[in-house]
Amino acid sequence: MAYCPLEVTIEDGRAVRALGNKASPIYGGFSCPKGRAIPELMNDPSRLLHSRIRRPDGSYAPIRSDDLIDDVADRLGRIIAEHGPQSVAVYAGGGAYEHQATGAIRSAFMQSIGSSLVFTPATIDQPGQMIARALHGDWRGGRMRSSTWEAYLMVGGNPVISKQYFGQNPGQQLKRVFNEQAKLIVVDPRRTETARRAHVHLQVIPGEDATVIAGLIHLVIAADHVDQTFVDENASGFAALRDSVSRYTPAYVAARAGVDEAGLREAARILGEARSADYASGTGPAMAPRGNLTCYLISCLQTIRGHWARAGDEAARPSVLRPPKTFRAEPAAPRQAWGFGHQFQNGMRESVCGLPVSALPNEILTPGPSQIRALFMHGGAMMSWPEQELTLRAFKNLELLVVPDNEMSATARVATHVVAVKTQLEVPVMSQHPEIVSSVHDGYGWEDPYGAYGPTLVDPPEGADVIEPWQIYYRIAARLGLPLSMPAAPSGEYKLAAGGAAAVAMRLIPLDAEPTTDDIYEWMCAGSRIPLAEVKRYPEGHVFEEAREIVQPRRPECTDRLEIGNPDMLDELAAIRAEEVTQAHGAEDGQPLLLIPRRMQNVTNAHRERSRESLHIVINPAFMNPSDMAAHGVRADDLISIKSRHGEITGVVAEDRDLRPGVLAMTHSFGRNPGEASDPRRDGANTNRLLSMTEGADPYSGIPLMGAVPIQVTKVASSPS
Ligand SMILES: Nc1nc2c(c(=O)[nH]1)N[C@H]1C(S)=C(S)[C@@H](COP(=O)(O)OP(=O)(O)OC[C@H]3O[C@@H](n4cnc5c(=O)[nH]c(N)nc54)[C@H](O)[C@@H]3O)O[C@H]1N2
Ligand SMILES: Nc1nc2c(c(=O)[nH]1)N[C@H]1C(S)=C(S)[C@@H](COP(=O)(O)OP(=O)(O)OC[C@H]3O[C@@H](n4cnc5c(=O)[nH]c(N)nc54)[C@H](O)[C@@H]3O)O[C@H]1N2
Ligand SMILES: [Mo]
Repeated sequence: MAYCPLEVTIEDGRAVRALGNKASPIYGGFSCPKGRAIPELMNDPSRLLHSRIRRPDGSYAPIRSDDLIDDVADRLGRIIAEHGPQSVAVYAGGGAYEHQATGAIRSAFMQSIGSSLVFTPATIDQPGQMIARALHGDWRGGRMRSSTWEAYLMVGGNPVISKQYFGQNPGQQLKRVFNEQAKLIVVDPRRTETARRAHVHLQVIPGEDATVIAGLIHLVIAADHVDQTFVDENASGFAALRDSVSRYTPAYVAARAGVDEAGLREAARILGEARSADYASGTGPAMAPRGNLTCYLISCLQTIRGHWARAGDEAARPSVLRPPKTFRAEPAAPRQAWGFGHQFQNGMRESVCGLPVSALPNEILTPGPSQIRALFMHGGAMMSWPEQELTLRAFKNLELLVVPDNEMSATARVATHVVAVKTQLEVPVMSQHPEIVSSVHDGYGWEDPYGAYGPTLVDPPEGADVIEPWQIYYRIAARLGLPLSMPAAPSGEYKLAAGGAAAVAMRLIPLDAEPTTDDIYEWMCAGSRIPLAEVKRYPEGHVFEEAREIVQPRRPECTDRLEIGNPDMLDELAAIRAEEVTQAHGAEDGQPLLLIPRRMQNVTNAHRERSRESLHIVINPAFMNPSDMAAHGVRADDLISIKSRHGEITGVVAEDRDLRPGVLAMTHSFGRNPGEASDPRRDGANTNRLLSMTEGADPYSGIPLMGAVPIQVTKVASSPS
């Protein structure tokens, strides 16, 4: 997702080395170990070079991709004929990111069969951001540019490792912005690689972010640092917000959230005095309780400070491979955030984050006319979805589970059909996808008008029968005679769900002559600010000066206002304040520690099994503060049982002095499937076994409780050494 430009050395048609491309703009030659490992991964002997089909005895047989598609088309045709199109669903997860044409053809396919069931990871990621934006409204002028910042607030994200928000050479970017120009404030239970650069680090108790942000708002108002002119012109609800935060005094916040009161005051002063700033949050608070509220309050803080781009400013994130976008210094009114669209059997509905993944297993398992029977899975759900046992049960109940993959991953090992797919460098790549993602998450895309295209560099290994994921849908459609079409001029609006066919001009995709991936890219970029052909002229990527945009003044007819007094959110804030502080941290009796998520440099989500050796990834340790290790009588490398209300795993202890005491941090998507032999020292452990898909799930977005999870730790065995 960082799209680091690579320089690849090719010998005898094989990629042998990949390094950051020094000739590319912006990135300064940066690449991370994951990018540099691509050649090794694509040439790895365990790579899947032929598709597989599950036999009745559960083993897998190789099959020609054409035969596999025949079989899938045949079964899918029967399922749709018997049970209707809504028995077919798609999970458009992280597996598809290297194949940008997939989204366009998959949408066309789902529309053609008439199914609205397209799920994405948005509801197990940072849904609070999208909910908050809908409740608060958008600023059509966009964010302030980094060259102007005097302050930056990062709540629960670690860009040095994740590249989210600072995607182009994060170390350099942070140095440039925060060494002299701007002050960084980090809210995180861990003193992360990013927090080390912070002017103020608030080492919050997990799940207490809303308390901290309410405290910052309180202090900003008390110090008279509200941009009253901006608020009067552009926002409503200020009085309600002011009253709601009035009891979030520094002393209360410090005691409740476990942060240093002087640090809290300093953070409020920095934000209050900054003339320009930006505000961001990551997966930490999103996965903890009250993620919507945290994100909403962050937007409110930004708005009372008036830290949005103004008329005459240069706009951040202008379009390059997307249709031109006009930036205006005016609000876009709030919109309905949740409770519309498809209704699931457990009562959950669609939200601005799309369809809730947490409703999906139940839809597969519950018999009835609306039961889901076929699933196309572009991701590592067996590793990445909460409540692994439930996911396994659901997947075993499917008549058709199609998994594109380039290894027999944990998820492939439960599929009915595994489609061996091409990988990076075997397909063309363009920079449109991060631009699209940037319309729902500010951590992606480019602040400057950067565009890039890279052609196919190498062919798949000899004898391989690998296809691209979009070809699965295209070829099924061709076999079943399903017409495929996509918008003739893609709009600037990005939708997470497939539903609601809009009345736009459509381009019919020919079914008699298979297009190339480049053809599809061309169609996807129709009407883009810079034509794809122009972007292709710059093999190193390019900043298109002509695509820079200036924020236009507010239109006189605009009456929209940003909402900073949303009653649902402020009710939630009042409910927190009404709680007893002693029982506030969720740490239940006998479960004194809180489990939080974190990411590691050399591994992305479930992309793991082949990457283990080249990237030296062994396992996901259970990181603990030395004081907690001592209290539990454990040492580094000991085995511990980690138990929540929902499950138990065995982890390997690692010491982390940077972690707040009382917190255990562990990366997701390790371990193996239930029922498979597994060794915590070899495979790591799956934290998703400790989570429930539904209990404690957020009622609006449906995100399960994935952070600040109460756990109990006991020693199982000593370190072997
Ligand atoms: N407990 C816990 N769970 C989490 C998270 C957490 O922090 N804690 N994070 C959540 C977040 S933010 C996200 S976005 C999701 C991500 O979870 P998913 O959406 O499931 O995405 P990935 O794990 O990135 O998917 C990678 C897998 O996709 C498969 N795959 C399918 N098609 C292809 C292909 O064409 N190429 C390749 N290379 N692989 C393919 C491979 O098996 C690969 O391992 O996980 C979520 N799960
Ligand atoms: N190397 C690598 N990069 C990745 C990924 C990866 O797996 N590996 N995944 C990609 C994906 S899918 C995503 S969504 C992004 C995510 O990008 P980030 O959100 O930046 O991900 P993390 O690095 O896990 O940072 C989350 C931080 O939240 C903190 N935290 C945990 N609980 C809490 C809490 O309750 N409150 C607060 N304030 N902080 C908390 C953790 O200590 C951690 O430092 O990264 C992307 N980039
Ligand atoms: Mo994610």
